[in-house]
Amino acid sequence: MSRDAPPPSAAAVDGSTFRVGIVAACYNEALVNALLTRVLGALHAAGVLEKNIQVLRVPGSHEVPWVAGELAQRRGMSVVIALGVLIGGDTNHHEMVGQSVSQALQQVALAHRVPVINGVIVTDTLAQARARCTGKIDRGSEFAQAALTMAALKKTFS
Ligand code: DLZ
Repeated sequence: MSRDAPPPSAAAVDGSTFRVGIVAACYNEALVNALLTRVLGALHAAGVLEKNIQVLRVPGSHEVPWVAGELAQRRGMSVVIALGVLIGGDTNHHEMVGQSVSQALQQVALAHRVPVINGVIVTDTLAQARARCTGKIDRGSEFAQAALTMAALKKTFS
């Protein structure tokens, strides 16, 4: 049985030729900004050039997929990263929005053949969100590593 090569390790990825689109929600802004800072730090560390990173802001996570779709259509886009923080309240609104955003982001990726990283965090409490955005659970770096891996993988198909 033949096996395809494993995906490129993000640690070994040279990002200097990548074009990265980032869409980030403003809702829960401090937490999303913390995620964004960590994402940008990891992208820069991998050699992604500032001029090749475009960041757009939207009101809330619900608006993220539409802009992700616009970014995915830009010429030469390597990967799109979608960032948001959905925190539970008295209802399960956050779970419903989280599910629809997740599905819409997959549709964007498949329709435009550009990888889309789902960096929309869904938590029940503010403490859980803080741990993932500003604390020890470094989701921002994880999202960046996933983006670098997928951008490198996309390059192998072109
Ligand atoms: C309305 C709303 C609420 C209640 N909670 C959040 C949230 O936790 N995280 C988030 O990113 N956005 C939230 N929003 C805003 C919606 O995503 C959206 O911006 C509005 O419903 C307008 O379409």
